[in-house]
Amino acid sequence: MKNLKTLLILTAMLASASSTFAASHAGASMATDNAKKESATAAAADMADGEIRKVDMATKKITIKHGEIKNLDMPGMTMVFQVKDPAMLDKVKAGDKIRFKAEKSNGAIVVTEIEPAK
Ligand SMILES: [Cu+2]
Repeated sequence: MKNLKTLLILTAMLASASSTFAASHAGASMATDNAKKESATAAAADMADGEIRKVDMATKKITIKHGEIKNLDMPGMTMVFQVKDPAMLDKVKAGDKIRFKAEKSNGAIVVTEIEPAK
């Protein structure tokens, strides 16, 4: 039991150490971009994982089952997003696995970038 407790503590320490590293690393690479984004945070560089559930061309909305979105402080869920550019919808279809960026804009959450998951 003592070993298990030690393992848990070590795991927690490693996890916080690596997320600190990720945040500072992202902050460095985003430095030039941040200047022009009003709600910019260091975590904005992070892309979230997702799977397309539905693409609605009529309303220009997309339903994504997504993992954690760190810059929005959002846990994984399935939800509907607006898209920044309707042309993004032409490139995806239900069932696609993607990586994407989402941002808050005028009270709505907008997908600003989508790329196929590798
Ligand atoms: Cu969500």
